[in-house]
Amino acid sequence: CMSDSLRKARGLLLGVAVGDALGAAFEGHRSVDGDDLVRQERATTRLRYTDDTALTLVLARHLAARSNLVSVDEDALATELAREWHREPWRGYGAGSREIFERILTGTPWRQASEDCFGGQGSYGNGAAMRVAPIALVATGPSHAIELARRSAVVTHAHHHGRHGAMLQACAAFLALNSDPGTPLDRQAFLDHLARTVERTDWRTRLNTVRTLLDSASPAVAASHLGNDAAAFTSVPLALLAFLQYPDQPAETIRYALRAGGDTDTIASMAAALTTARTGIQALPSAWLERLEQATEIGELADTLAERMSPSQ
Ligand code: R7I
Ligand code: MG
Ligand code: MG
Ligand code: MG
Repeated sequence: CMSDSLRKARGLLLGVAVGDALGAAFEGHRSVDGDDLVRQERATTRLRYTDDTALTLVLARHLAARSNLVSVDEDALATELAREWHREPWRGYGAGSREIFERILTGTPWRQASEDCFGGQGSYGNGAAMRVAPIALVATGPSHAIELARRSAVVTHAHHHGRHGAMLQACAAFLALNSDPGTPLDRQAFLDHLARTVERTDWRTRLNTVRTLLDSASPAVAASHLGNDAAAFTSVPLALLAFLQYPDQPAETIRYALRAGGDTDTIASMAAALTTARTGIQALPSAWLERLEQATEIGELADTLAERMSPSQ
């Protein structure tokens, strides 16, 4: 019988993939209605994941390979991410990331490629946040998760928003993973904890907006208040809200995220990772898991990382 930590690790990593794969069909849609959702949920076609999951798996393998020293090696990670893009470039990568990966593979140091992006301001996209969840499995505490997230982010996202989105998502994933699914989630305390760890005032203001949207806001209202595009500053808080609306029901978290429209694969992926890290894999509808490509391999990678979880977890 599977241990709690194994169920949670599998939940986290397969949550990333299922949210991403279910959302992929709607990426860029202004909104997603109930009929669209039902059609997608009841389909029997294979669920294909996108760049979000592909790069999450790269980071997960990167962390799993460093068996005693829990660390991020920026030089190695940059090359590993770029090679994954090159191996399967059709998975829907952002324009900035494509350019950075191309330059890294042709010899430009990652720091330069990352800083040069978007006219020298660096990417504020959600690409560093979307891949960061596995860090929660190896971090020893929230500040460690944030530090590892920062280091994993800078290789592609030099803009402070791109970086801070990854740091917030990693901290949220750590707290969700280490929350007890046997007691109701204290959502105010969860947001308080995030607010204490976030350095920037503008990000704390985002968390306050999330607070005001709890319970009452429909996905459309949430999207209009927070934004739902591929910027970290909009999509990371929206994903956090989708988790907090349904912290014990992954399917409802995913539906909420999808109905908000916009960057649906990424928002559903980030949101689902939080919920299933808390609940464990058994709470995710098995019909979705059965449709997911490479579900077995992803589960095995999660098991490997679960063995790395610190004894306190
Ligand atoms: O961050 P990134 O890897 O994108 C991830 C998104 C997710 O939705 C995935 O599912 C995939 O579809 O792509 O890639 P970037 O290209 O760095 O950032 C994403 C988008 O954010 C860009 O294509 C731009 O539209 C926008 N963006 C910026 N626009 C202007 N100036 C990011 N940074 C900037 C900027 O500095
Ligand atoms: Mg994608
Ligand atoms: Mg990028
Ligand atoms: Mg996306």
